[in-house]
Amino acid sequence: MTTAPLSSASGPLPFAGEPPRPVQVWPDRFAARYRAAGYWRNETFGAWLRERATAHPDRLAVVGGEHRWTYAELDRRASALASGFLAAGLQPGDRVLVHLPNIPDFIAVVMGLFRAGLIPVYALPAHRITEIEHFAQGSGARAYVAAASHAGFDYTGLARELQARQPRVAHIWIAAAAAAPAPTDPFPRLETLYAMDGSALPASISQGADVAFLQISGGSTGLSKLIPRTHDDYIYTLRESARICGLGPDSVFLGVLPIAHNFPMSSPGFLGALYAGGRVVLCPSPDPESAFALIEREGVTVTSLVPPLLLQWLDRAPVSVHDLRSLRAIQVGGAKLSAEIARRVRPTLGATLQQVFGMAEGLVNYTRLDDPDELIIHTQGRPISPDDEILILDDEGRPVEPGQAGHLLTRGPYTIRAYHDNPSANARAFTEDGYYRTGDVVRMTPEGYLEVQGRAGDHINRAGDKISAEEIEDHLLSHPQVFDAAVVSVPDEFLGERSCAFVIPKGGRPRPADLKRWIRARGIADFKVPDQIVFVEAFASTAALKISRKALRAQLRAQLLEQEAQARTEP
Ligand code: OOB
Repeated sequence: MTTAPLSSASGPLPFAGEPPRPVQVWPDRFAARYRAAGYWRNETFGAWLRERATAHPDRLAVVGGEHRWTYAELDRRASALASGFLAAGLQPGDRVLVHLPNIPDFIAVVMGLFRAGLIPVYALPAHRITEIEHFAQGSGARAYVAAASHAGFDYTGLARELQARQPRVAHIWIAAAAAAPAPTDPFPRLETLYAMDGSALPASISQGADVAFLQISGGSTGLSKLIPRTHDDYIYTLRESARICGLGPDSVFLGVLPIAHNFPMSSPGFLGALYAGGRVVLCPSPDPESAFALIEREGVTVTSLVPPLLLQWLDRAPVSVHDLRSLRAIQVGGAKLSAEIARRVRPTLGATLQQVFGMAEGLVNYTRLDDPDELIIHTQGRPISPDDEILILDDEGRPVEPGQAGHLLTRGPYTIRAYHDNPSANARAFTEDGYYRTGDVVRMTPEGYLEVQGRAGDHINRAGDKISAEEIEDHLLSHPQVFDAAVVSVPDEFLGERSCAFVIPKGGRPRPADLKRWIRARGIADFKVPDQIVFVEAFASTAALKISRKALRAQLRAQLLEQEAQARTEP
């Protein structure tokens, strides 16, 4: 069986020197099975948007800021952008970095890219130049679309730096929204493209098996990897997620989490809501009051949250002036939700909790809306598809006894078989027979539901934002006063986990605040800056015994927890 893609679904391999085109290949036998089962239907994003816009042109599709776009308007804007992108010289199959907050332009841009056969690469608003450059390089992107500024950050400056570092990114468009253009800003406005006439473009030039976009991995080891998802596999998840979550034309989905993330994008997210003919309302700020005001005004029926945000909602809802009674379901995922908090959802918010345990690489599990409370409160759900194959293995790779915890591996009709252009990561992350090693430790209940126990790997899940220990250690090691560093996760009441960096200084001890500033200045997302820094003389026994980083991190984490427990018991 081959896990390495050999040929592109949309044509021959690129010529030498060009970055490779993203492909995703399932072995023929599996692809045939997924087609025969009706999961893959050769639907494409461009085509279904056009179908919806033809079937119900005047129905509202996207609401955000001052904009209220119908399906016809969204379809027209997508075509206009598509023709603008192509007129600028981009070619179908080219990659385009999308770095936008929760504004309607986000949706028009990705739909426009799909229509043009261009491949979006999704970055989170929190990402900074180091991550963006990494994505640009890894994907071979030729264009970058960003907002002028958002949440106090100037993306125009980032765009300038990106172009200086990666001249291949030849096209940049800035969505100005309300921001005034900076006097020295040389970039064309995205808005000017809306005036293009895209009516001659076909609804779609892509095939179901083509890669539709590149999603970003949580980055469990080292830097984030690029995840090629096809129209076929992703649209299958939209269709089934919308069904499982009961979405239809009357559904109103509120996008609160950054919609570039896989969860609010497709589980069922904004794409699932549009697929089902419903309405998407975008909330540019995670502040509960902004969300509550929109819920009341727009009659929001469903939204997706990470556990710490849910906690804020649970706190604020009882004292809010806003009427939240339209909410039918609240989905929570991205990180483990405790049963105590899960229990409070229905009494406080009047909506059914749906736990969602998913990953950008594929597999998504849901508790079902009509499940007994016991399952909704205590488990993270069961897979979308009858063809999601689940293995739970011990450290030696043998299946655990039923009900025991072990490493979760999976393969199925929407779980990737390979990352983009990354043989070493692929060798680690996928078994020879195509299972993806999720890095999660889970147990399965007798009903076939999964309970997430934790992570086997060294990453920190900080309120749903994933941080690779290795990536942050590398940044710390670049500081002249850092001899060695190990980054670990520490349980945190509010965030679920926070990050703690153990640092062995050299040539004098830097101040923790200076180290944090240093890391921030490396141009990385703020959530990756260590929450806590602990200086130590040495890492016990590492030098002598050469224990692995993994063992070292485990040892340091245990020490810290012990010290904290002691501090709590001391009078
Ligand atoms: C979602 O996707 P990613 O790619 O940011 O992160 C995936 C990882 C999982 O492997 C797991 O470690 C963790 O996030 N995770 C959860 C969880 N949901 C995700 N851990 C415990 N409980 C949960 N409910 O985070 C994602 C993608 C699609 C839907 C939902 C979440």
